[in-house]
Amino acid sequence: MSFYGENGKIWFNGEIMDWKDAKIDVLSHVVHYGSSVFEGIRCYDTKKGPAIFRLEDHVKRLYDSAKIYSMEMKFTEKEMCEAIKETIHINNAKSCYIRPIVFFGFEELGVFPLNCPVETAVATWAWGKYLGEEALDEGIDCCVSSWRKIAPDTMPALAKAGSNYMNSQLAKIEAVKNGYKESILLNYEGNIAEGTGENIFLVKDNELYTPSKDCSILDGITRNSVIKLAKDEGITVKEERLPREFLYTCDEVFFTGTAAEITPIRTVDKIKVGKGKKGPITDKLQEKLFEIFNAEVEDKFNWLTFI
Ligand code: PPE
Repeated sequence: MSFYGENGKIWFNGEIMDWKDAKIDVLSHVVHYGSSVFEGIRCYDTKKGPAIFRLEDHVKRLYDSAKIYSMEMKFTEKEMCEAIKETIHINNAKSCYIRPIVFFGFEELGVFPLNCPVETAVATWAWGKYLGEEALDEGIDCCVSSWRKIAPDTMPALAKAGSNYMNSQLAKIEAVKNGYKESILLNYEGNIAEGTGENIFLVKDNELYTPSKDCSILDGITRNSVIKLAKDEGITVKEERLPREFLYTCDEVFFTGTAAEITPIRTVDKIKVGKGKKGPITDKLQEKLFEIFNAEVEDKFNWLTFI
């Protein structure tokens, strides 16, 4: 119960209900075949009140993910945005993580999903620092996973589907069992893809590099925000294929994600990244992003939705 609180409310198929009443059938399609798409969004408790970061962009990506899997959405994007705001409001959550999820429910079993009902839920909860309290300042220790990222003609990486995270789970379990905080996955070509729940950036000679969208990655909204902020700071950004060894020879590496925000990586496979601590460009981009999260500066990209 501590996860969500005794009085936690869930928005489920258009209705607000107690968390403990938002139940699904054990024979739901999603339980057997992993047929879900979801989002992860953060709301920040700013000086001007709670604000959701890039709400419409997250909801758009949810609809794109559903479209890829022929899931017919039961609500409009606008209604989803309202549902999210309502869930935050009813839970009296100021700073929170938001999880909209859409999945095939119960009607029949068998791989073909389209006769099953499409169910939609929104939950919110307090989620602190994804990769540990010290991670944002101290950086984390990572390994390159022996598991490859799903190849483009196996599962679509651009869809944020629940089933993609079975691949992520293998890589995460491997990392944790071996004493690392997180894994970096290579793609089918052997080039850098991303973390198990994060995009990745590298800095070399004051230029910023990140794998391009054809490298089997999620088109992260934090990734997109960091690219925009870096360009705004006059930093050159290159989206391209990046070989594994670049991780060992570059000056800085960091993860981005809604949950991870900007998390520096201090070692990869026990090799120090640069000086083995948060680098100046990582620091600068963290500062710029958090200024926006906390509404301390003008929201010039129009990224905040106040509740
Ligand atoms: N890649 C993957 C595989 C991924 O799961 C995420 C988000 C990202 C990149 C970054 O995307 P964005 O959040 O739009 O910047 N991972 C979410 C789920 C984490 C979880 O453990 O659950 C997140 O960060 O919310």
